[in-house]
Amino acid sequence: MTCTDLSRQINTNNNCLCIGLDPELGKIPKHLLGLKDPIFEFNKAIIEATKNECVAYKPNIAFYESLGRKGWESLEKTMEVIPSTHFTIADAKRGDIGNTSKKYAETFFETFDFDAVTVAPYMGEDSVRPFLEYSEKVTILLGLTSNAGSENFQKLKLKNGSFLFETVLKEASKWGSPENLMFVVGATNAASLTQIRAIIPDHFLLIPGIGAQGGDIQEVITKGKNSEIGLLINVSRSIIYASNGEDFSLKAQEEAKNINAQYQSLLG
Ligand code: OMP
Repeated sequence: MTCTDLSRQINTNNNCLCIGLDPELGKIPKHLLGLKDPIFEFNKAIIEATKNECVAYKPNIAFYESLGRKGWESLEKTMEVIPSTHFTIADAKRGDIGNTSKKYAETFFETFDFDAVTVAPYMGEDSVRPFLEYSEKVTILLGLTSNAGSENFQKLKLKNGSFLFETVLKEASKWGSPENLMFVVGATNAASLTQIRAIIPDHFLLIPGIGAQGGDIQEVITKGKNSEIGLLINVSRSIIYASNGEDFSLKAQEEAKNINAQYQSLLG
């Protein structure tokens, strides 16, 4: 699935929600823990309950690889139950010298067949190129992240007067096209979305940071949307852990509906 397909799904369903599948054994409902693969069972129930409320799922790879072989198996099985209508993102934040990036790209685009993968831009173009070589897949570069540490380097002022992240967006946007390259902008940095849209008006933005991190959905939509919408809003914890009781999937569905209602009312 490319960005054009994703855009069609967003506009047809009037919904730009991506649900982050970041499961932790210590946080999922206790009644699942006796099952053979609790992480998979948790994800499966969340996906069944929320698939009509979102257009994408984003498993963060840390939550799987931390469990070793079992975690990779849970991820593989999770990919099998995500409907083909939904855009899938491996949140892996990879990027390395060329031949290593090639292996990361193979891992997520071929072995796991994700539609997209998150990549760190700081090793430069040759570290990102192997991901972009997959013309039917999407590379999502970190632009301006949601964490407090985004101040450390991303907001360093350069001699030309711009922030480092602005130069990253400007230069990196030339490496691919709005069809195969997206950027991450954290919702907690939504105040910068107007200046970001001035640099990359046409690229899709993946926006994490709504919910548990406190980002403002109204500011994200008003400052971040373009003529095609061009936004994929990710929410993980505040949806998947809306309840840790037997009703967890129903509560996750309610929380997703609530975010969609806000999105739809903001778009008018
Ligand atoms: P919640 O805060 O639980 O909604 O989760 C946010 C998800 O988005 C996590 O999987 C983060 O790793 C991811 N994320 C950020 O929170 N901030 C960023 O700047 C970038 C990402 C990301 O690339 O998705």
